[in-house]
Amino acid sequence: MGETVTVSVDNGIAIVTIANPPVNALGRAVRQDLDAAADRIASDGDIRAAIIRADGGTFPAGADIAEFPDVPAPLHGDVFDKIEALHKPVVAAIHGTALGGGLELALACHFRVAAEGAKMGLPEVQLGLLPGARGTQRLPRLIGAEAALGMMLTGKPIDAAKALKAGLIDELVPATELDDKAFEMATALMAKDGPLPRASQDSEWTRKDRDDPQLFDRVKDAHGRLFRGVIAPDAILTCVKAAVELPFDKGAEVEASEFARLLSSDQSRALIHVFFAMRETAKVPGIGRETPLIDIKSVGIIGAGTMGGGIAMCFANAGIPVKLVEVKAEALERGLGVIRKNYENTAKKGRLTDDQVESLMNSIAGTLDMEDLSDVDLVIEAVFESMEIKEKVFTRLDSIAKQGAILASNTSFLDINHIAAMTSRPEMVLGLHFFSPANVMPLLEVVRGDKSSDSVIATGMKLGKTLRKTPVLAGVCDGFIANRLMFPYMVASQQMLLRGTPMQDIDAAMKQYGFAMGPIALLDLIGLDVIDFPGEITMTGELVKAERRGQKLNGGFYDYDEKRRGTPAPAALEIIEKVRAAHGIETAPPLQADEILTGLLYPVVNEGARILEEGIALRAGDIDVTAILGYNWPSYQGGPMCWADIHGLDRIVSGLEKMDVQPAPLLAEKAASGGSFT
Ligand code: 3H9
Repeated sequence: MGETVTVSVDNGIAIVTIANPPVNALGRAVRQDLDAAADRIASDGDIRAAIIRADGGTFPAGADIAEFPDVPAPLHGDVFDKIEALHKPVVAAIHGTALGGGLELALACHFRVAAEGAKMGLPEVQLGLLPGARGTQRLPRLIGAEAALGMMLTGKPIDAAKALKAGLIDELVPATELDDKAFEMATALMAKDGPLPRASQDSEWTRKDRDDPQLFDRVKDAHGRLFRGVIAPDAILTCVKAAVELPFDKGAEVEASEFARLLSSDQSRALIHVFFAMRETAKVPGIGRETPLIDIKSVGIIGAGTMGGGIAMCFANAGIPVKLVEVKAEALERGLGVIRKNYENTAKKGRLTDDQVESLMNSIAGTLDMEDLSDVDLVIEAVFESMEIKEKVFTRLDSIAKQGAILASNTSFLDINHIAAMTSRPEMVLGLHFFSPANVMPLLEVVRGDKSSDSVIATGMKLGKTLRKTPVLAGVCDGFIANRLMFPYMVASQQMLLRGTPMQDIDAAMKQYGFAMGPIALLDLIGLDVIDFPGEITMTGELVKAERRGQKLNGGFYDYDEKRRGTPAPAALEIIEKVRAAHGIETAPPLQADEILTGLLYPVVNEGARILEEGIALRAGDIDVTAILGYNWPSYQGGPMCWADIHGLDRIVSGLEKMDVQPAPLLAEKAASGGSFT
């Protein structure tokens, strides 16, 4: 066979092994080889049954996403149909994660045996796609349309035990017995006469589903949230309806045309970009396996406020003991109390036992003495955002921390180089910027100071993974990547307010784009007292002066009812009027949704271009990941830089010019040369 698939024959059984590391993706070479293997199984008289298995950690985890949007022949579905049509029994031996096209391959086999711990799923929806290799046709016939839709719409894999119960697999065995069991099954099957079970044939399920006219409405009700803003779920419903109502071949045609439509859509382009961008952030040029890592076995955190407490939980959750330092006993007690309450709430939801809560609490030791940090491997400062205070903390820390310990600041915008200069070991200093709530938010900005050593940066990036977060490397500047990127968004939204566009229109336009909330509501949620817009005409300062701090205190731009529903606050409207008058700002007719969108997003793209050209972010994809994970930018829009590429860079440049904003040189250059960011 070819390079990616081998076939050996043992006692009449062809053992077809896929070997295409790292995840045995079904790229063109694998499809060609599988196609040839199917031909050989059909024509070789010595072969009476076959097993399809994979080397390495997993059965194929899907189509090769890097090939998309092209899918060169042979097509996955055609190869799988050929395998199913064989008149000799074919057994799939599944381990690891049989996902997407991998599961569709298994569905085309006549029997399926899986190793305990294996997972099976159809995650295509997360790429803006649908299972396009007959998965939408075979799975409903095998396990029923409702269960199949559950897997396809959520994209979440199920474990092998659940798959056995659902009828998705025929046997479940310990991992060490997988190959022997597959061989035993193939041997028994080749001795049997009679038709082979094929998941393309109508089944008891097809008949039941045809008699259930409420089925699709019920599914849409149950999964309504998943349909918001995205096009793939409706396409999945269309295909599964076809599976229930039409013969297999006709349903396969519907699937092929829906798959092609999705594959050429902006949403799948955006989501595929995000898939690779999420994995790329961890790659830092010049830092690799050879870069020595610093072992982090214990951590000190200075400050037991919201951020410090959340960060302490991250480490406790990862099994790394924490010393939590505060200046005053009451503050420490309050901080530890909040952490305990968080864990107890999780326990109430059944996700932790009481013993686990105690053991997590035992791994966080409170102290009032910074000297106690003399033996930890990493210290993270999470005190008030004042350079004066941070200077003092780092000067003191430098005299306490052991040699070789990493000293980090959780600042969200202050100068890491200045902080590092307070110590005698700037090479050991970096920024570790967590997002609030730190125990929940999946982003970690790792900020590299001018003197941070490679080891320190490599350890910071690795730490992101240890804490189950996505680490993104950022350079030093005000606000690093995430906050700097979104600063113009917050400012522009307030300027729109001043020029007379209602706040609910601004928020509605951005919700329509896919954000969970618009920028004005977001300001209220973050807290108007924690954001500052120096040099800009905004209302947040005035609102704070009026004791309106946002959702947490007295409302902000909006007043909130007990269900946290906001209505524009008369007090805020007065303040807007006052600021408008003070600066002589003239109002204009309210902006339409598309004008709001471009008015808010073009400045973000422009800032992203500057962040990139200054080397603050390594790649445009890193900026997109930061916006998605740090600010809930809708992933199906791809993040600001991917969105810009899709939207058109020349449109953005001329839009900025009309707004009297100077386009960043990199943006102008790319627009002029027909280039792109992603
Ligand atoms: C599909 O199947 C469509 C079909 O219906 C039919 C079409 C007609 N392709 O995540 P990791 C790379 S759509 C190409 O870090 P883990 C990944 O980029 C597909 N590359 O490892 C990374 O590369 P690098 C449906 C892939 O252990 C490396 O493998 N399937 C693919 O944390 C390791 O990945 C999916 O959506 C791929 N399919 O997690 C499954 N998958 O080292 C997508 C991975 O250069 N994959 N790579 O950065 C996953 O969910 C996870 O990768 C998996 C392993 C759980 C498998």
